[in-house]
Parts: sequence; C-alpha cells; structure tokens
Amino acid sequence: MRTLLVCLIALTVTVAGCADGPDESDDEPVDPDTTGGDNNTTEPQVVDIQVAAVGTYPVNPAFDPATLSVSANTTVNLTFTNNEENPAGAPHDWVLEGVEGVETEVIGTGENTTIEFAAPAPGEYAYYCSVGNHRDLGMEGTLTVG
Ligand SMILES: [Cu+2]
Repeated sequence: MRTLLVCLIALTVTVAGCADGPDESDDEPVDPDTTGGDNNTTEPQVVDIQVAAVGTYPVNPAFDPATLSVSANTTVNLTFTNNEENPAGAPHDWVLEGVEGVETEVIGTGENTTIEFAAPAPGEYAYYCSVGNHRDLGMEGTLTVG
C-alpha cells in the first residue's frame, strides 16, 4: 500500500512511470520492418515468372518454356497465358505436381492468370496441364528449385 502511494505521487509529480526504473531508451526502438528496409532478410524475394500454353490442341499443345527454374526461399509470382494459336483453341491450366494447391484456374484462349506461391524445397517438379488428355499430348514441363 505504501509502494502504491509512492508510485501515485511520483506519477503526479513527474508524469513518468515507476515500474522499470529510469530507462530513457524505452521510446526509441522502432520496428525496422515498418520502414521496408533494404536488408530485410525475413521476407522472401518475389520472382516473376511467365509461362504460356502454345501450339494448337490437339496437334501440338505445349508449354513455353518447358523448363523453369527459381531459387529456393523465394516467392514465385507466376503468370500463365493461354496463347493457343487456334482462336477457338482449348482451355488450359498450369499445375505444379506434388505441391498441394499450386495450380492456376483453367483459362481460355487469349486469357491470362496469375498465382503466387512459396517455392517448394529444392528439387525438380513436373508441371502440366490438367485439362483432358493435354498432358499426354505434351503439355508438361519441369520446374527446378535450386
Ligand atoms: Cu491444356
């Protein structure tokens, strides 16, 4: 009770807390993340990647490029474009095999879509089009995470 009283008096006189003693640096530390500094190593680097469906279904549908590579510990911003040569061509998507949830929506000719995902563990991953038999017709490639 006496301590509380002293605190109250100290507060009213100096308008300063009496909890942790006289530490004048209390107000100085500022979260460095809020300023978006250059040497921020906690946020993964974002890498932009373009991949397109090319050729003509069902003659020679394919992905261009058929090989992609990214560094580990990056965030991949992948834009997939359906560049079917036939204006009435088939819809396509882009699916990364073995990595749950990494796939685009199915898009029609001339459309594009973007997904963002964390690069998986280093290794090689197949990607393919999951529509119909497109994979069997050649719509697949390899993403290398280095
Ligand atoms: Cu397809």
